[in-house]
Amino acid sequence: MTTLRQRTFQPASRACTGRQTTIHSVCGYCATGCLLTVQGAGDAAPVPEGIVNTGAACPKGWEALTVLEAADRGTHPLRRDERGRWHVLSWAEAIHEFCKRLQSIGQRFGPASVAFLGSGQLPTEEIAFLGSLAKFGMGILHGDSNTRQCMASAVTAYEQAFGFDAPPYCYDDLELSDVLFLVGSNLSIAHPILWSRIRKSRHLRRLIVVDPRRTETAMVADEHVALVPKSDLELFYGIARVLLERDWIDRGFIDAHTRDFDAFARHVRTFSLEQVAARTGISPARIERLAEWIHTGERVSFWWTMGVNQSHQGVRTAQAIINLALMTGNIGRPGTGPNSITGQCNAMGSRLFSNTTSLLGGHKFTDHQHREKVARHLEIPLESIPTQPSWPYHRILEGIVRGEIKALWIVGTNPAHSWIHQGFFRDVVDRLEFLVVQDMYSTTETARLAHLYLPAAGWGEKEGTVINSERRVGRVRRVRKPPGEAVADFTVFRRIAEAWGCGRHFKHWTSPDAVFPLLASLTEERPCDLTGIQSYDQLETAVGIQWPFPASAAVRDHPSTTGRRLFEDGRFYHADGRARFVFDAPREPLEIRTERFPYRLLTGRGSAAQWHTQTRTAKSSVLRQMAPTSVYVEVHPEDACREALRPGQTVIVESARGRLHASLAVTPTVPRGSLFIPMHYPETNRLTHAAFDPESHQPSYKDCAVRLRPLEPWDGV
Ligand SMILES: Nc1nc2c(c(=O)[nH]1)N[C@H]1C(S)=C(S)[C@@H](COP(=O)(O)OP(=O)(O)OC[C@H]3O[C@@H](n4cnc5c(=O)[nH]c(N)nc54)[C@H](O)[C@@H]3O)O[C@H]1N2
Ligand SMILES: Nc1nc2c(c(=O)[nH]1)N[C@H]1C(S)=C(S)[C@@H](COP(=O)(O)OP(=O)(O)OC[C@H]3O[C@@H](n4cnc5c(=O)[nH]c(N)nc54)[C@H](O)[C@@H]3O)O[C@H]1N2
Ligand code: SF4
Ligand SMILES: [Mo]
Repeated sequence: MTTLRQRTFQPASRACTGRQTTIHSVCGYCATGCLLTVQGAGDAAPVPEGIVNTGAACPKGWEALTVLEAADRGTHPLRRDERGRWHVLSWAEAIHEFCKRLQSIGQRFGPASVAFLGSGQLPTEEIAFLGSLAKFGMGILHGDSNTRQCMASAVTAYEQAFGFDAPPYCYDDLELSDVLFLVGSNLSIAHPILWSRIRKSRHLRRLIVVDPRRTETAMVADEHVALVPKSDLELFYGIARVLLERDWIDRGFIDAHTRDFDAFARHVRTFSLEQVAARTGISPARIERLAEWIHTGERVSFWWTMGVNQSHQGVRTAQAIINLALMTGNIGRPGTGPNSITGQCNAMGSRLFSNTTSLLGGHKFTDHQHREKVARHLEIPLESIPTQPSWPYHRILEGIVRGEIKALWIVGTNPAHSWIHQGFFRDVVDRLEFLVVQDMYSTTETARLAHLYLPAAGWGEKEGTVINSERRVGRVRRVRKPPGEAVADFTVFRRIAEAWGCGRHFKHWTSPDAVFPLLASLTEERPCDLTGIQSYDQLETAVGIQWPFPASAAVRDHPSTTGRRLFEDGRFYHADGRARFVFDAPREPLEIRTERFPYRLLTGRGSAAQWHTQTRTAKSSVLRQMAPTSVYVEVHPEDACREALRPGQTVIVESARGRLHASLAVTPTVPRGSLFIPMHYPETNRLTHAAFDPESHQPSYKDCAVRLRPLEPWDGV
């Protein structure tokens, strides 16, 4: 079979630099993947023909270009000296410093002594370049990505259940369901355009939101299931038990397409509804009603996000959702599916191409044939491919504490704000001999800790592709020149490859559009087969292309305007073609509330105008007006009353690890005994507890024990 590299390609992209051209680009924030028109000197605006967003965008999309103009954009490489002063370097000096320091550490302490952290916000070509350069070129063993903070539980859940990390849905399913569950997802804030599609649905009979908070999303649901935080697993086992006992299951589907159902049935029979009700706070009658909605629904879909993934048992909870879909045959048909919604614009690209947990293109490091295939396609020596996956993020940090890892290279993520338990993270950074941070802005919490800072171009200033939540590949475009000496991450990687002395392994990696076909060719015969996309020009339409899109398939000539879903033939990716029921005994939450720390802290997105650590969104004067600029804590009125606290008052929220000052927002939307603080403020993760799902190693950001008290004069401000 010809590899795509052997076919003819279109000339390099027609991106403009300074000219006034209007072109289409997929938004660089959330994984919805809205199509925007972007103009060099103007604004971004949604594209009416865009299949995903049909002419709508959230405020972040409209403001996407504005944030490129901020005064703290990195314009030159910088080196910090022992006294903490910054010095401007030329790129030649910076790359020399990078290679010299990392090579010296590698020689002294071995290949496990240098690690990298990447991002689901970079285009696929850059994500793949970082992982390939680090592992195949520089000989680095361990690297991970911010998608660990976000999608790891869904990845593991799908891999174990389906045999591959494959979200099965297309967005049309949002509008085709008659019964739709949103679990741990505040869609109206986190994915506003997907939310608007649900609101437009003509088929929806019942919207059920499972969230301990009465979020903006929950407020308009037909049923808001305000369960005790972290009790989802028991709730779904309880619902499964009712479905089983009433014989509301799809025996035909179970027998033909799944395995391990009988063991699962025995497992859920051990969960009495009284027991489940006591744990979840949801009455037996309501649990029965939820089961009945699933039974009477013709097209039932379950969508989940961080309320599920970020948990001490996120994988099993996601699988409990998958099990409900499998046992009722709600998969592979329009309007159905156990559907994980992705977070960042290219989290899906990171899942397939980061070369960290899985080998480039959805392969396995441990599989000899997979390593041979990748080596052959990339024209690199087989021995340069490690035989084991990387350590997950928290193991990398623990490796730094143990002194095994001495240097860290961070690209496109801001862990000195976003990583769980900041006290620990700062301790980690203090132990590093060398920290390199590559970011658009030189003032991020993480960049300020760096020994070497490399200025990167951002979205709007570079080319590449991203893969959205429904597996749709689209282009991001360069319409502006990056400020000063900043260059695309892709260019930084090229420069490093040359200076490191491994440039020959990357001779085909000349530009993103030259690399894309190489990456597509690698996916041949994998579930994420992209070999039908031969050039960027095919992605030029307002439609993009969903995977799988194999060169061989008839679908190749039809980048369809209706979405495609997986498993319509009931065949899953395990060797026997069957999906698995995976289940476990529930585990206790990892930090128990005590008399000293009586409240449970929930964290998450605060508004549609704030993005993560706000390095970008805080630079827009429009977005800044749409959300509080400083940290606030939401408290139930009864708790505020008991603590004798007034709205607007400054309070101290404290955990066993740290404390913050916050303005008090009194609201019945949080459950009694719980507090909510948005993740967008750098103080938030001072409080969080470093607990992880044992299967996915994803941090459990939404559960720790805290206390609350007024700020007293002697506390200082
Ligand atoms: N405006 C904006 N949009 C974003 C982002 C952003 O920063 N800002 N980030 C993007 C990214 S990367 C991601 S991952 C997504 C995240 O999107 P979401 O997951 O929708 O956002 P979160 O607010 O983190 O969490 C969702 C809900 O989980 C609930 N929750 C907490 N604990 C539990 C529990 O035990 N069970 C259940 N069922 N629910 C629980 C919280 O109350 C919260 O309302 O958003 C994406 N979109
Ligand atoms: N308490 C709590 N903490 C959380 C969460 C939570 O719910 N609660 N959610 C977690 C989740 S789901 C996520 S995804 C993480 C996100 O955590 P982060 O990844 O740390 O958050 P961002 O602010 O998106 O950081 C991206 C960084 O990359 C930079 N950047 C943007 N584009 C580019 C580029 O093209 N090139 C380069 N080199 N840099 C670029 C930005 O300036 C920014 O500094 O946070 C996690 N942290
Ligand atoms: S919904 Fe997401 S993809 Fe669409 S404009 Fe907003 S941030 Fe961008
Ligand atoms: Mo995320």
